Amino acid sequence: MSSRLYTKDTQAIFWNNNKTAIQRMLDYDYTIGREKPSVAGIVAPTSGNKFEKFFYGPDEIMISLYKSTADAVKEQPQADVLLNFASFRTAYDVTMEAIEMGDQFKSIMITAEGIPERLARKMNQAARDAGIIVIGPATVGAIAPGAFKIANIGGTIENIVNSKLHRAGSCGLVTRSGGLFNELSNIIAINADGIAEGVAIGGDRFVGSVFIDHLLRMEENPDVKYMILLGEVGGTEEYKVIEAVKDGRIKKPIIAWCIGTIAKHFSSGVQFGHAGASANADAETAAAKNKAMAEAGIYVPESFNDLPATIAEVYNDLKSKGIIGEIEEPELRIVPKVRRPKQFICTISDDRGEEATYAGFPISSVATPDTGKGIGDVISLLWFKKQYPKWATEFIETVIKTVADHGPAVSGAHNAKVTARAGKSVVEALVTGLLTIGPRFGGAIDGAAKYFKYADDNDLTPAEFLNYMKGEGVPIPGIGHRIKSLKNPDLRVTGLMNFAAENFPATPLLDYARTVEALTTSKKENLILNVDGTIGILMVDMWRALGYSEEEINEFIESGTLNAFFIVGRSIGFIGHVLDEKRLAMPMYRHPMDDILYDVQKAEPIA
Ligand code: Q5B
Repeated sequence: MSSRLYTKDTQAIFWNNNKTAIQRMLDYDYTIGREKPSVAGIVAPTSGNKFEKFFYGPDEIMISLYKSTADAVKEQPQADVLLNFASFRTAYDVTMEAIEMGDQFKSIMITAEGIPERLARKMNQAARDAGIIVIGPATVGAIAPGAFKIANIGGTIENIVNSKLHRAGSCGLVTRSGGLFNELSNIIAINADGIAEGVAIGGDRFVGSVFIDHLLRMEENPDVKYMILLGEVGGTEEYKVIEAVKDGRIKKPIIAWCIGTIAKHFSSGVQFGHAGASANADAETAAAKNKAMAEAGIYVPESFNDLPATIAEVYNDLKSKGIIGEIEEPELRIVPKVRRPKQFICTISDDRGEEATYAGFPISSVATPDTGKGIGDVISLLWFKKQYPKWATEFIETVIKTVADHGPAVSGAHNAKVTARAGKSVVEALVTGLLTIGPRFGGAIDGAAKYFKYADDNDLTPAEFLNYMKGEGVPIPGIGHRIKSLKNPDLRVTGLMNFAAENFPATPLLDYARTVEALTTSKKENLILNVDGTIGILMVDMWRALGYSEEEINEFIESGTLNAFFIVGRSIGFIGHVLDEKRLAMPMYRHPMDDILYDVQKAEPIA
């Protein structure tokens, strides 16, 4: 464990989407010029969103939302701090889960107040056994000025700068109370050069890490030149510090004060604000602790009012001895007062530079012939934000070329032709064609991927799958064709299957689909695996081979990605049919009346 609690690279998982607290962290990050935001991810179990937008200076950034700590850690393994902002009902479980993750988290901060004491003790012991520093419960957290700040500690950005919490000073500060932490930071800024690291350990009777843990660490931290301990009435933690001073484990000067000396003026025991702030024995009174600390050689002022003078005295002494040097004040970035959230987000292309980019690649790097890139590469960049390998981009191109047209009789081409003959423009005629793409025609690709994947994932036999689909009340997407059959095979399907056999690492879903096809064609010979089905199923095989998770593949399917391949390809054919109509100067179309069965009854009046 490093003697420094946090560095400028520290990143946290923030448990609970507490927007104000997170924004404060990011404002701090921007002010001190951190390169990476200090919050790497947010756990928001009940949110349906994937990210939350925050300001980073004048700009906005997106921080991912995760359903669980485990999901967050999987995506953000570098984040070794957990900021547990769960309620007192949930905080224990969240902490225990994080502790059980082994060495993922070096420290866990718990903000909740009122965790049952039995659970708090169990949780604190588990963390101690695992070598994890728990800060809290019932705390505002900790700060390493100029590096990392937890949530609301230090208050507003103006207060932070006034209290010199934007850059490291030379004091190591440990308090119980968060409010007094801020107060003391300000006093230290006025009377000395600010703090190098500060922790508010929390006000509950049973907190994870205690004064001695932090002071021993600060003793080793070269940035800390002297320490201040602000204790309070109740508990015996200050005596552990006294022992460490006496036996020489702590050598750096310590200034200390226990608040609550007023308690002696009351006739009976007084419970102060914090759950732990009540003396159960004489030794736990503030006066007794202050006396014992002074006797051990700790700098203890006469009263709290004298604390600033003691700080100035110790600081000036260390400075005169050359232990503390001058601090060069850093340049600060100013967080704008007025910021406007952006309405739209774009993650695929950027037209702001000299040359627009597709997923970070200048257009010329994929468009000019010498790049060897094709439309498959463009799709892999703009639809999937990845550089697919050659076999995958070639498969995409094969699909697009394969579905570009299937003659004038299919519903979409027919519609486009009729619209063109009504005098409409290319785009209008194209759109009427595209609007016919759906579950029966060309748009069964997503459905095929979804249902075949479901059946295979659940180990359904072909017969069980057919039964399942019967229950769903829909024909199996990807099965059946109006004109193609076992006797009149669809050579497009054969072509796609041959491509996969030659280029795909494996085709497990296609292999399963072929067993289903064997059953359906045994019932009716046109119930073949059709072109839509073959594309949908092979795309799943392709994505699996490319390493996508099942969740990502399901998301592609749910968002209609697969039908989009047919839409792109068939647009080429529809436009061809529309231009064909225009070149031929075809007149307006009227359907022959003898091709319509008229069965019009005289409408009955309703009484
Ligand atoms: N039956 C495609 O039907 C079609 C069944 C089925 C179980 C099935 C039908 C269907 C699913 C949707 C699909 C994509 C409507 C097709 C394409 C692009 C294209 C087009 C082109 C191009 C054809 C007769 C009997 C009934 C039904 C049963 C039919 N399909 N059972 N699962 N999937 N498929 N669409 O021949 O007992 O007699 O009542 O909806 O994948 O669009 O070139 O034209 O490139 O442009 O009209 O290739 O299969 O048969 O609907 O009268 O049904 O078969 O239950 O049984 P048909 P129907 P029963 S590719």
